[in-house]
Amino acid sequence: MDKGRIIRSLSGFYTVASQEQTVICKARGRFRKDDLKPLVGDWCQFIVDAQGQGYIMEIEKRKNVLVRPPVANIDQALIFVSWRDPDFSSLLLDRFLAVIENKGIEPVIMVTKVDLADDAQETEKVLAPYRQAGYRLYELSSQDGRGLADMQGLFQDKVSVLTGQSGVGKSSLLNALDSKLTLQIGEISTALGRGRHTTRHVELFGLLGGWVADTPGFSSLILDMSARELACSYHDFAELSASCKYRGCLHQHEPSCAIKQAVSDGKISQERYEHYLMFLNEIQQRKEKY
Ligand SMILES: Nc1nc2c(ncn2[C@@H]2O[C@H](COP(=O)(O)OP(=O)(O)OP(=O)(O)O)[C@@H](O)[C@H]2O)c(=O)[nH]1
Ligand SMILES: [Mg+2]
Ligand SMILES: [Zn+2]
Repeated sequence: MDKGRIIRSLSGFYTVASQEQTVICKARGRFRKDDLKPLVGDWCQFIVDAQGQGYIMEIEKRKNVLVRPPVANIDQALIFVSWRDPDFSSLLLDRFLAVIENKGIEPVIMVTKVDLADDAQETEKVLAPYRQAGYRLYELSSQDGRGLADMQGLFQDKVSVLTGQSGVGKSSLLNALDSKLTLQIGEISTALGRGRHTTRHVELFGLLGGWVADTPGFSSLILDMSARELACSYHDFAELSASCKYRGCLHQHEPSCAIKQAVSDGKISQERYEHYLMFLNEIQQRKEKY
């Protein structure tokens, strides 16, 4: 028995990578009775017969699962937002953060095209609230190479899913990080080189010692969560909400709210809080409709 990670799934065949080998496997184990289908990203136990055919015997418990793209055990979601072209939008970034943190996946903020900023102060002022909130954040440029050296440890031993609008420079950055990659640049939404209509299929490719899903995730930014879940999705809000007077506080009209206090103390940015209220409103409106 060997332990490995499923990195590719195609018509009932799974490519499993272990420390020593990469083997194409069929599914055979007990898990099939439980209607459990192996997913890309799964850790599994497998055997290889004398003919070199591999068999997945067991699937280890998943820490999380994403439906689109279908990937298990995601360690981090890299949110790509460009500084210009398209312009940086904190509203869009805050929405990404709510959706991703609600799924229990750790976000990493990748601010691309910082070469298009007038100076460092321009970006610093806008990005400070995110650093203050404790997010990992990188300022990057595939044009002049800024920030690329900081990427060395980022992917190591992790499964990463990328997300971000079309044109923000995802493919450009990956190409700049690994000269072996030749992803198409400047083409409309070919998911890292593959057409839109063959989604459902996903593969992990190796990058700087880790694995990256070849299909962007979180393309739908619908706030598919309850008001309560939104109130706890941002990790900094979740931590502080223990100090709100009311259990289940939505940080809206409730008195003695630790989040509102933090906003007036300047510990949470006013803008971030306003975006939160907009999202909350959106969820509450939607609920009334049904
Ligand atoms: N100035 C500047 N332009 C960049 C940078 N990175 C990418 N671009 C340009 O931005 C455009 C889009 O880049 P892509 O890498 O194709 O963007 P993408 O996020 O992969 O887009 P999709 O595949 O459509 O999702 C191209 O014209 C790039 O040349 C950068 O760091 N600085
Ligand atoms: Mg691309
Ligand atoms: Zn509160």
